[in-house]
Amino acid sequence: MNLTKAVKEKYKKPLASCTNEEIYISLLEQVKELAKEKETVSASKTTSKRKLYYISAEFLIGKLLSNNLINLGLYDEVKKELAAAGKSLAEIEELEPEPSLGNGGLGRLAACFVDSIATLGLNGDGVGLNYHYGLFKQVFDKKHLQQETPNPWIENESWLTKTETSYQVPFGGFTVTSRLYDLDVTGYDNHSTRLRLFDLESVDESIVKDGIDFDKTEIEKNLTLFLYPDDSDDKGRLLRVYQQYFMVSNAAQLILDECIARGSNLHDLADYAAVQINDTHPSMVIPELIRLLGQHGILMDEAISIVSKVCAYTNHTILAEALEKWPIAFLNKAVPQLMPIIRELDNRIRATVKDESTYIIQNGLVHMAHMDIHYGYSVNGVAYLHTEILKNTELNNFYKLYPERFNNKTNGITFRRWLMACNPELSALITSLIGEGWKKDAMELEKLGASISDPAVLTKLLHVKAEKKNQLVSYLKETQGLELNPDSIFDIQVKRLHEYKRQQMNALYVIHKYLEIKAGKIPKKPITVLFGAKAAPAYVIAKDIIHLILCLQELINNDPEVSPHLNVFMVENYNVTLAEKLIPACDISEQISLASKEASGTGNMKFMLNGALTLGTMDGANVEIAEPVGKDNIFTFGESSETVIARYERGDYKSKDWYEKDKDLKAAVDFIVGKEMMKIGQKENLERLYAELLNKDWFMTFPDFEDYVKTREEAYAAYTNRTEWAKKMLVNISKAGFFSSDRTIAQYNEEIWKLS
Ligand code: OAK
Repeated sequence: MNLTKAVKEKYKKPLASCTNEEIYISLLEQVKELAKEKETVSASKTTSKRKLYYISAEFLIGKLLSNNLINLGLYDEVKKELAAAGKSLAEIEELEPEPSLGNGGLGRLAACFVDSIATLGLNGDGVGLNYHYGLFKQVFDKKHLQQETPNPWIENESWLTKTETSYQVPFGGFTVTSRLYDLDVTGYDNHSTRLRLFDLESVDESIVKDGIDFDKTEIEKNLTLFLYPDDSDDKGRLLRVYQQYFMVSNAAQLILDECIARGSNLHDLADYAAVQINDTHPSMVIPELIRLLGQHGILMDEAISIVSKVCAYTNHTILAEALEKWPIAFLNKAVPQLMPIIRELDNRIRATVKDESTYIIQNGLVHMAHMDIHYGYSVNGVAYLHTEILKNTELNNFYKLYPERFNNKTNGITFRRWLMACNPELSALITSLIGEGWKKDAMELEKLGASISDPAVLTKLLHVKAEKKNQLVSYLKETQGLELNPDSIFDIQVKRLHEYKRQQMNALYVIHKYLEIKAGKIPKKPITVLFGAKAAPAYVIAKDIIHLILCLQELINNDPEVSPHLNVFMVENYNVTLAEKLIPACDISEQISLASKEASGTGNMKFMLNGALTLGTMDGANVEIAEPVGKDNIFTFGESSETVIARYERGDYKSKDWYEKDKDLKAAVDFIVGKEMMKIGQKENLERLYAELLNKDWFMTFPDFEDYVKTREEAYAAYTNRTEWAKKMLVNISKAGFFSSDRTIAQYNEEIWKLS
C-alpha cells in the first residue's frame, strides 16, 4: 500500500498536511480494497464444495483498522510511513468507532471464529444482523448508577459494503425488505472472508427517543436498531422473535441462492452447506429452511432429513433462564408460516420418543434448543467441563437419545487481536526468543519454556508488563479521568455483569480489605482493583452491583488513609477497545464464577496469553488452564462443580447460615448498608442488594468467600517475589497455545463441518 500516493490523489496534498480524519478515511478505503482482493483470491482458491454459514445474533468484532493492517502484513510499514509524516497511527485508530454488534462472550467468540476461518482459508462466512445502535453505550450518572444511551457506529465511511442482495421477509400480516451489507474479514497472512450482515431497508433511526427507548411495535422501522432490545416485557420479547426470524429467513434465502448458484439441486444441500447455530437465537433457521425447501418442491420427509444433515448447534450456557422458550402465541403472531412446521417437527418426536421432557412444544412454549438437538446432527459445548455437565445433567435426557451427537469444542481466541495487535511489545519479546513460527502455530509458544531460568528474559517480561501498565494508566487518565497507581498490583475483572460471574464477591473482598486497612493492617504492595461490565438494562440486581462498586470507588479512592494502599475503579462502557488496553496490563485475572455456571469464559484465555495469573474457581475453561500450567502457576479456590450441583439438587442452601458463622463475611455484607455507604449511595439499591445476598445469594458467594480471601492473599504474597512471579507469567504464556481459536476452528472443521 502507498498511503502517501493515495492521499495525494484523493486530497491533492501531502500526507503531512492531511488531518487524522482524512488519513483514517484513506486507510479505510485502501484496506477495504486489499481485503476485497484477498476475498476474491480466497474464493477462487477454495476447493471445498461444502460451505459453512456461521449464523449468530452477535459478532463483537471490535475496531478493524489495526487488526486488518496486521493481518495484511502492513502494520509496521504504515506506522512508519505515518511517523515519517509526523502522524501517529495510535491517534488515527482512536477515530474509528467500535462496531457495536455484540454483547459478551458468545459474540466475541463468533468474531474470533471468523478471524480463524479466514486465516485457515476455510470456505465459510459469518451471517448476522447489522444493528445500527448495537448494544447500548454505558454511562455512569452522578448518583453512581448505570444509564444507557444509544451507541451509533455506522458512519458514511465504514467497513460495510452495500450489496445488491435483498430479500423479502414475510411476517404475519406484512412483509419487509432486507438489504445485505458485507464486511470483509482478513485472515492472517493469507485469506479473507466475509461477515454478511442483513439490514432492514425501511429502518428508521429517528424513532429512538429518550435514551434507548423506542416504540417496540413499529417492526417495520425498528427491527435492526438494537441488539437484544429489552426483553423484560412482552413487547420486547416479541420483537426478539421478529429479529431472530428476520436474521434466519435472510440467512436461509442466501444459503439456498448461493448453493443453487454453485450447482446444488437442493436434494444434495448437505454437500454444499453446513450451518452452525450459535446458541438458540438462530434456531428458527431449521423450520425456515424446511419451509423454503418446500417452496422448491421438496416434500416434508425429505426436507427434514436434508436440514438435519446441514444444521449443527452450539450451546453456550446452562443457565436455565437463558435457554430460549417462545410462547406459541408469539410465533403465531410473528411467523405464522413456521408454526405448522414446528408442530410437525414436534409431532414426529412425540410419535417416536417416550421422554416427554424432550418435546419441542410443552405447556404452550416452543423450546428452541430441543428443536436444535432433535433436528441437528451435532450438539457441542464450549469447554470440557461444560460439555460434561450438558451430557450428564442439563441435557442428559437428550444425551441418552443421541450420545453420538454430543461433542466438545473448547473455545479459543485469536492471537492476532489478543496478542499481536494489543500487545506488540510482548509479541516482539516472544519473537525474539522463539522466532515467528508461533504466529501461525500457536503451540510453538511452548518453546518459551526453555527461557524459564533466564534472568534476562524474566526481567524483560516484567518490563513489558510495567510498560503496558503505564500505557493503561495514561489511557484511562486521558479518556476517563481515572488516576491509577502504576506501581500497584492490577487485579482485574472484566466481563458482563451477572450474579453467576460474582462481581459481588469481588466487591465483598474489596470491602474486607478496606476494613483491614482501616484497622491498621496495611498490604505489602498497593492494590488496584479494576472492574469493567455492562448490566442488561432490565437486570435490577446487576445494576445494584454496579452501584455498589461505584460507591466503593468513591469512598475508597477518596479516603486518604486507604487510597495509598487500595484503589477501586469501574471503567465506563467496557468494550473490546478497552479490553485490548486492560488485558495486557493485568497482573491478576479474576475468573471467579460459581463452579458449573460459566460455560467456558474466553477472557481467562486472553489474560493468560498476556501474562496475567488466574485467580479462579474450577469452572469452565479455567479447568483446562489449570491442568497444563500446574498448581504453582494458577490460584484456584472454591467449591467444586459437583458440590455446587449437589447443593442445588438438595435445595437446602441458606446464605444466612454462612453469614452468621464467618465474622469477616458478616462485616463485609453489613457494610453494604452501613452509614459510610448510605452517605454516598442510594438506599433503595444498597438495601435491595443486601437483602438479596442475605436471603438468597443464589450463586453461592458466601460458601466460597473464606477460601477466596485466603487464596487472593496468597496471590498478592506471591506477587512480591518478582522473579518467581515472572516465571509464573512465562509458564502461562507458554501454555496458552491450546487456546488459539485456530485450534478450535480446525476441530470444528474436522469433526463437525468437514469442509474439505
Ligand atoms: C449469550 C446469550 C445467550 C446464551 C449465551 C450467551 C453467552 O454469551 N455465553 C457465553 O459464551 C461464551 C462463548 O462460548 C462463553 O465463554 C461464556 O462462558 C458464556 O457465558
